[in-house]
Amino acid sequence: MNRPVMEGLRLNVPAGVRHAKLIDWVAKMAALTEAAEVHWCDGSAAEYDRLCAQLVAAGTFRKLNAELRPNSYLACSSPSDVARVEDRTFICSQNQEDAGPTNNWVAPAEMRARLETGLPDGTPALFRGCMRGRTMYVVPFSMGPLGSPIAHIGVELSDSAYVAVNMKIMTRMGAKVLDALGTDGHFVPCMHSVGAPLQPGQADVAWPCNATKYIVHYPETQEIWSYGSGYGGNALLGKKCFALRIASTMGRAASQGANGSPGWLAEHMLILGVTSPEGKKHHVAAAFPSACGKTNFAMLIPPAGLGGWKVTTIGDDIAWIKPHADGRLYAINPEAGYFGVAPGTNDKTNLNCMASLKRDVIFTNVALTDDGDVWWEGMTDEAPAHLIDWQGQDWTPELARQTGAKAAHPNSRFTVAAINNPALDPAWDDPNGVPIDAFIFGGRRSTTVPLVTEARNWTEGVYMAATMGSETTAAAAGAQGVVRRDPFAMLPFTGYNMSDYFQHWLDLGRKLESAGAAVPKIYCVNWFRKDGSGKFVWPGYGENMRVLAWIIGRVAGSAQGSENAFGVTPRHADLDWTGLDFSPSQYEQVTSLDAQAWKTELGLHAELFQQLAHRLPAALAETRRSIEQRFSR
Ligand code: SAT
Ligand code: MN
Repeated sequence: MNRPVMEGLRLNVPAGVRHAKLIDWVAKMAALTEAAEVHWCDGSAAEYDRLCAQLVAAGTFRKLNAELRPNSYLACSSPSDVARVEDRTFICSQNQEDAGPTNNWVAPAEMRARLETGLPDGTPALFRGCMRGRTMYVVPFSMGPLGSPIAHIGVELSDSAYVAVNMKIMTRMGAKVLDALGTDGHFVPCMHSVGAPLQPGQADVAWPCNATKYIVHYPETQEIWSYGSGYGGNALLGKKCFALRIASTMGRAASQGANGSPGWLAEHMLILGVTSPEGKKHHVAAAFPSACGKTNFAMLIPPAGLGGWKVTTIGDDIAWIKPHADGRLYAINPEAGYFGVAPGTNDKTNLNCMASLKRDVIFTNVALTDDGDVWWEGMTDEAPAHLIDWQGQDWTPELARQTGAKAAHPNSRFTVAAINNPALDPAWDDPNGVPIDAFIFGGRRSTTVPLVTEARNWTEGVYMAATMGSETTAAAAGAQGVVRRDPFAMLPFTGYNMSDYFQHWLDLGRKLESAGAAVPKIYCVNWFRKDGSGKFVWPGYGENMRVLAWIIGRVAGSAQGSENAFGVTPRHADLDWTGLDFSPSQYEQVTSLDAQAWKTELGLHAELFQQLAHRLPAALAETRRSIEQRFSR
């Protein structure tokens, strides 16, 4: 079916696509944006290669040395477009209360005027004509294995070929998704433009984007509109926008019907399989804020002393979790690839990741070596004598010493398919997901929060997760190293009122328990305590296996701990120290509870609860009071 939309434009709908709603939407968006051309992505390797070659010709990509890094590319973005923009991210529900105090909100009608229809004062809509001179890519994708009862489909329309090739790696993308949609299958429309139309004859830049940015979600109509950025979670709309912000609202909405369904969860969590020396397998889902080591934890290699253990990756960033007929919670990784932080990744911190990155990778904002390979801070002990930095400038270790200039941007990333990961779990693609035995919540805290604590019950676990704090990182634009509350590591990703989100977690646990199911145990961890000189005390990375082994021991009923004001924590003797010299006094440094610091901390919990007071579940305020009482005793 080829039908003219306007002069010179054909929709190029592939033969066999008969989804009227999809075709109409594509036609409407092509007309709105005045795209020069429409290309429907089939998801083939040939298409990927063609688009990459086109990106090389446009100067967006540089092909890396094919011997050192086969089939891999480096993209360097505009310095103004390097991270998620939380202050430009909006949840546009009908009522502001439903977005809640932690989200930016604009009334849907007003936002639609800005983006789609134009303002009353005559200001044209941002999307009007925004793809002039560019191709609009139609990117059909499935979050989760196609056909899985936990999966959902989206279609992203984007004027960025960089987005199309990244989506090919990060999702199940292409013709098979269109087949699955059939004539009337449900999809989430994801509209994306870099906001840089080209006039006839105007030369393009290597990284088109716009100083004005909008990352917009309409939860009630399940729509995403993103304008002005080509980077990461701002532009790869299957990831944070769909798989977290929209999906979190879908999971809760499923609990609001009359059928008593507990609904489901869309979480900022890695999923790992952990097999004990006895060969027993468990599954753990763990939430950490962006750039706090989720990818490393998901690919962990146990230290030599704990060699009988094995960790396998199901996912490294997002989990969709649904109650199963057997009463347990099952999780899938909705993604098919990893968009991970490069700096700090090396053979010691994450050997599996380094192995994953040997070929077929898109790097963004790392440095280029003189022999056409990539480098980033922390990749090797010694930096190469000369590099081209992520902004295209000459870089030397000497220059870095003088000016502090980074060769790679602190939020530089790799995009790589999950199948490149040597530690990939055999069930990573299982449409049924894997049963979750424990939830872990971790922040980045130099002080105060101990290495690991087990919550006494579901409600206290939800409290721990809800009040979690973390020091900010380069993953989001803005100040770094500032402690902020980041409930469930979902502060930037919950698509609705945070208090309602807490209530959803409480209700889900209560419903599962009252149906006789054992809910997963909940843990709070902190790998990031520092000593007086600012150095990390806990060795982290593979050594986190010692904590994970204790957690699995608790789940299995074999590991011991001691009760304190917050829950149960292991004593030094309760962890397996085989092969590591970590003294009781060092242990004390990562586990001690400082009364003064906790008084302040509980004050910050109270502040959060005050901010969220409207609709805050009473159970959480009560839990805070009882912890405070236990603590003062
Ligand atoms: O750019 S992303 O949002 O995908 C990365 C992150 O912040 O976790
Ligand atoms: Mn993330």
